[in-house]
Amino acid sequence: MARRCATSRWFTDIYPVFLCLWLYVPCPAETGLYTASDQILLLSRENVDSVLVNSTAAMVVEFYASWCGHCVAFSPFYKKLARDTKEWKPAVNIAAIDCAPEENREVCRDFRITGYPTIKFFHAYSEAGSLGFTSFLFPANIRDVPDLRHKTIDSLEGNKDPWPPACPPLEPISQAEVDVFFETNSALHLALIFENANSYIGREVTLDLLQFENIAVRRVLDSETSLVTKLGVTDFPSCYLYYPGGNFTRLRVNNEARMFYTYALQGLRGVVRSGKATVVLTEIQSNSTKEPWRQFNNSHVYMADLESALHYSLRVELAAHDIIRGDALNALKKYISVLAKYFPGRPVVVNLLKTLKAWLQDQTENKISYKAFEDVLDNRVQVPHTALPEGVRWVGCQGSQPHFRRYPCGVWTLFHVLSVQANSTGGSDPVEVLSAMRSYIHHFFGCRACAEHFENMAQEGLEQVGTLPSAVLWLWFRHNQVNNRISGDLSEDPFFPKIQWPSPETCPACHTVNEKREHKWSKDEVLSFLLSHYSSSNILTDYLEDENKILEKQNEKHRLQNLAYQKHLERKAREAPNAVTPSPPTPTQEEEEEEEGPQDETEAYGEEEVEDEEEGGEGAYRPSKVPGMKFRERRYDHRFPSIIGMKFREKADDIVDLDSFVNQNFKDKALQLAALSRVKQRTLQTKVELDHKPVFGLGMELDTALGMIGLQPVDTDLEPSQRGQRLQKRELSGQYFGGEVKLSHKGRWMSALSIGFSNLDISLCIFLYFLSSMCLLAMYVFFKNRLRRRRAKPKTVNFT
Ligand SMILES: Cc1cc2nc3c(=O)[nH]c(=O)nc-3n(C[C@H](O)[C@H](O)[C@H](O)COP(=O)(O)OP(=O)(O)OC[C@H]3O[C@@H](n4cnc5c(N)ncnc54)[C@H](O)[C@@H]3O)c2cc1C
Ligand SMILES: *[C@@H]1O[C@H](CO)[C@@H](O)[C@H](O)[C@H]1NC(C)=O
Ligand SMILES: *[C@@H]1O[C@H](CO)[C@@H](O)[C@H](O)[C@H]1NC(C)=O
Ligand SMILES: *[C@@H]1O[C@H](CO)[C@@H](O)[C@H](O)[C@H]1NC(C)=O
Ligand SMILES: *[C@@H]1O[C@H](CO)[C@@H](O)[C@H](O)[C@H]1NC(C)=O
Ligand SMILES: CC(=O)N[C@H]1CO[C@H](CO)[C@@H](O)[C@@H]1O
Repeated sequence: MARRCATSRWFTDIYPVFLCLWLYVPCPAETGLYTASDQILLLSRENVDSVLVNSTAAMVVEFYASWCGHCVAFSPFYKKLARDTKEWKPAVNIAAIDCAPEENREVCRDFRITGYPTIKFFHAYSEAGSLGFTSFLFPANIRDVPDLRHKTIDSLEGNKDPWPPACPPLEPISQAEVDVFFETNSALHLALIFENANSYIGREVTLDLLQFENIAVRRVLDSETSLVTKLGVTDFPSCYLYYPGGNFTRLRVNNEARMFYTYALQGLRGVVRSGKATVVLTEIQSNSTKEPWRQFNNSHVYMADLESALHYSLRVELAAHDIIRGDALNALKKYISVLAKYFPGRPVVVNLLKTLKAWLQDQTENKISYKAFEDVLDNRVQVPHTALPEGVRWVGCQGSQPHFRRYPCGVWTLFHVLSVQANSTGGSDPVEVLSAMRSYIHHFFGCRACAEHFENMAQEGLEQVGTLPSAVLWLWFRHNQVNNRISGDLSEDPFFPKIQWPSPETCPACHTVNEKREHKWSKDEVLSFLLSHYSSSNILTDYLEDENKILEKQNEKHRLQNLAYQKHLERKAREAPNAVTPSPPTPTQEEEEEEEGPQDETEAYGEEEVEDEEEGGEGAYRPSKVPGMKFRERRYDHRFPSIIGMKFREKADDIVDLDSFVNQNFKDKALQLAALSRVKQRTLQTKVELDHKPVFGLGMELDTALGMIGLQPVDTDLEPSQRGQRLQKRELSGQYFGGEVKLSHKGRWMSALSIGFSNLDISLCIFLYFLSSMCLLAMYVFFKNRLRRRRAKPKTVNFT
């Protein structure tokens, strides 16, 4: 299940994603020199037979021991070989087995392995008991991936029988075959690679394209003179496209080398990965009825994608975590602070990110609730000109189907932009952005398998990043590794095939060849390309929602929320007529709230006045105020459903939260300045506090019962008056437990009595008690009278 999620449609729906989160079990075989992220088939005693015997692909298998130094030194080359020949897998696959673990020893002995590393070649449809061919190389001396690749081709050709069915013919084509080619083939294109006999390019490109439809690639030797003269070929190697009518064109590439041919041929019109339908832009446009297709230019980055990624990350992905604590909280803090520092966004969005950052920095507890975070995110305190637009509008990250691209594409784009911003604004820590990304992905990224792969990559080489430009390059390089690994997967949008990016068309200077005609990235050129592609000046603001509209929408949202809140208050007032009725706010009171919002304990009960909208709009940007302000509605939001549902778990969270809230806010200096105005309100409160002490005891019991007591902040550092307010918090938990008892103006005795009973219950009880006493009294009187009469009766008998 988890694996499936990882590769295919994991981003279609957020719920399966989070299901993955729990179901994902790391692969147990990831203990040797290779991991599941390396595109190497990991063999073990359990799977070795099922993989090797009767396989339709030939197999290259490395037998190694994880303790052997040679093997360790060789492993990076073997990994590179696996990446380099990724497209060849249906014909020849790369596998490895660690002979060090006890359980694998027997397997390695059975294959007569005497030294490590040993590489064996198994042809397709190998029988059980086949020992493979050992002669093909001595890997310990080989530090050259092309050499490994060539040896692989040699082995494949040396074991023609049986030929892997997925493997196209590798031998040179003759003039006669070319003449009849289109009579027997339905391919749209025939690519002919002219080369000399000892060149491997033709065969490599043939294998590189074996998973693609509508194209056939064949090598032609320079000795095939009739074809050479017919096409007028003078360069070896060179590539020509040959068409049914007999006409042909030369394939234009910057370098006559394998990768350049491969890039160009895979990008030809009509060439698609097998099993993937050709996608035409007009079809996408006409199909997308729900969301109109947004035209875009892929040499640009779109702010709409970045904002959409932020929305999804902060409002959807994080929302799966009710409580964020410990390392996850640190990861969130790092992420937000990197965003606040480097996000090259509109002022509204940057303001919001800064507000979030300031708020998070104020959180001294080791945990926050998502609800609290969300209130800051939604700018409930209404810091002016601050908002994150809601919803997604993908532009450069649109997919041809709703389950393609989008959020993960946005995440990559976002982090590339941030790493480039860090370089151009002269950040001090070269890995600041990367480690923020790593920990965000690790803790929050919905695709858990992706997160694991990314962590595997980060473990290799992140510590070598020493400069800001090298951080930019590191991310580019790892992104390409991911592209390589998942190209051809179900999650690949056929309209946006995964390539090693940027393509030679996009950045010709980025690609060169070395002296062996091997493709080589020109790192300097790649860097300057990245710095310009992801620079803020290359970000287009097309399709963005207007700032005023965003702010309007936000205001409207607040208005509706406040309205709902007010309704809630009214209903509560109706339901609980005994409760303290909130007095209408006077201007002075509102001012006090502004000053000491977080201290205002009555709010905790959801009895507080709604904050006036206009008032909030005027407030200056004061991050330190944010925590308290937003908290007031949050308490209502969170508490209300938990009372209805009587879910103890949620309540426990809430209790802890409120405690941390109080603890943290009492330390707020700004609030201490408001001590004076507090006194006024305290006159009413003090009595209430005293009255509630018995309930505090109940709160403690509840805490213990739920195992939460250890999580309670120690309140020794609180002043007595503050402690009183703490008690109110505890009492709140008591109220939860009691099922919404309104204790506010009952005496201490009465409140202790009333635990678990409603007012009606109590009155009824007293009434019944009274009734039964009356009953007893009546009976007593009745029997007494009767007795008296009996005693009198004999007398009457005597009389009669
Ligand atoms: C950290 C991370 C790990 C992931 N791991 C997996 C996984 O294990 N399995 C899986 O199926 N999916 C994984 N994904 C999702 C996958 O990488 C793609 O994001 C997704 O398939 C959408 O692909 P896309 O075509 O939109 O291009 P993306 O790969 O998302 O790239 C977005 C854009 O960035 C540009 N770009 C492409 N390559 C580079 C590069 N090397 N450097 C700079 N810019 C580049 C291109 O313009 C491209 O359109 C992961 C995503 C992330 C963020
Ligand atoms: C091998 O596979 C072929 C077809 O894939 C099948 O006919 C044959 O029985 C298999 N042989 C063994 C030994 O499993
Ligand atoms: C091949 O030649 C025919 C006519 O001879 C022409 O119609 C066709 O467009 C040509 N195809 C290509 C790909 O040049
Ligand atoms: C468009 O719709 C048609 C018919 O519903 C479907 O066959 C085709 O695959 C769709 N194309 C895309 C790109 O979604
Ligand atoms: C895309 O943008 C680049 C760079 O600004 C520009 O040169 C190119 O013409 C644009 N392409 C289209 C199709 O608009
Ligand atoms: C501020 C800073 O370090 N900028 C660097 C970004 O990368 C380029 C290319 O390497 C450097 O020249 C800049 O100095």
